[in-house]
Amino acid sequence: MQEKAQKIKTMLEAEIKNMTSSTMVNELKVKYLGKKGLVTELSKEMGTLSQEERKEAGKSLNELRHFVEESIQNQMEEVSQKELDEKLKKEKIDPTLPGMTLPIGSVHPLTKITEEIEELFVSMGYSVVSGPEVEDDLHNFQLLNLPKNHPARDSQDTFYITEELLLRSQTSPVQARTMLKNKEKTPFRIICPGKVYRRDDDDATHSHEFHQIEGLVVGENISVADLKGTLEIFAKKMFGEKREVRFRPSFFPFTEPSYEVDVSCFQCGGKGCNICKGTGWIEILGSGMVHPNVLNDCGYDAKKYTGFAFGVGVERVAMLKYGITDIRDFYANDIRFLEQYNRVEGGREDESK
Ligand code: 2NM
Repeated sequence: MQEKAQKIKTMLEAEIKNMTSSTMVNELKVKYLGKKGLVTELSKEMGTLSQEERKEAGKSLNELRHFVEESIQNQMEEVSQKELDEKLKKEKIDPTLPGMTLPIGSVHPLTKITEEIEELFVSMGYSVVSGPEVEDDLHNFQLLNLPKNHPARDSQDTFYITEELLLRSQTSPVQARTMLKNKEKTPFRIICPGKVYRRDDDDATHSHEFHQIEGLVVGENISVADLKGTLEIFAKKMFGEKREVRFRPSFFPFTEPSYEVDVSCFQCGGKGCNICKGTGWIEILGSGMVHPNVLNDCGYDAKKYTGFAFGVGVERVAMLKYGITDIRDFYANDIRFLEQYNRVEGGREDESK
């Protein structure tokens, strides 16, 4: 037994130095200490020995086992350390390399303009209200002083879904709905931003789907002076404090009197150029005093209550402010186009102030 143990020990000593990877050391461990390993097989021979022989044999068997276990463990530690060193050398990280920049999105120019306008009106006490894009004839037309068969109601211009259902052609139905249900909240000031639809052929300045913000103030003693003061603040905020503002008589079925609002041209200052088409003025919105029929139909006593309303095209404002010449650029989702407008705070306004 002692002899055999010595032989195994010598064999291991000779073999172990060649085990240069952790896999090889593991295989060696199986060869010696596994279920059918050399040391295990040798201990099975104990059974064939006599009582006296066993004591000595057990001792050397134990010594052998300890020796084998320790040798393998040492070799494993040595080899693992080498493997780790090599791995670290190969997979060296360089903390001085620049980090990965993740692409971040930018605010869409239409969103930016919408938020700018919302912020201004909220600062003047307005609430932002939204409503359905699929509307009915009642809210989109009838309540806005456009009864059926009214000449100004051109069904060629409206997307009808059924005879009664349509895609709203302006956001004023939201205002009709607010008037109908918010009597106890009068006086009120609201703006209604949102998508609207018209049956236009798309070109550089027309889109069948665009964005509008309409405003409405209803109360007692609301006058044209309130309309003028409010829209003058709006015009100057959007296009520069140095702009002049002009109110031109106009016509809308839902307002009387009605005005279109112009600002003096921010490019040429009024001398006449390509932007103002030589007139020195740029039209930016439509407005007026809410027609008594609209107030009455929406449940207000038009003798007691008055109001003013206005409507702004978001695309139009963005095109003017940023010098965009094709409305379709807003919808093409070309990131190179979209991200430009986040860099210049206020767009052209800054240059012309
Ligand atoms: C405009 C121009 C003038 C308008 C009127 C109303 C309502 F609901 F009060 F009757 N909302 N919006 C209005 C008035 C809209 O857009 C160019």
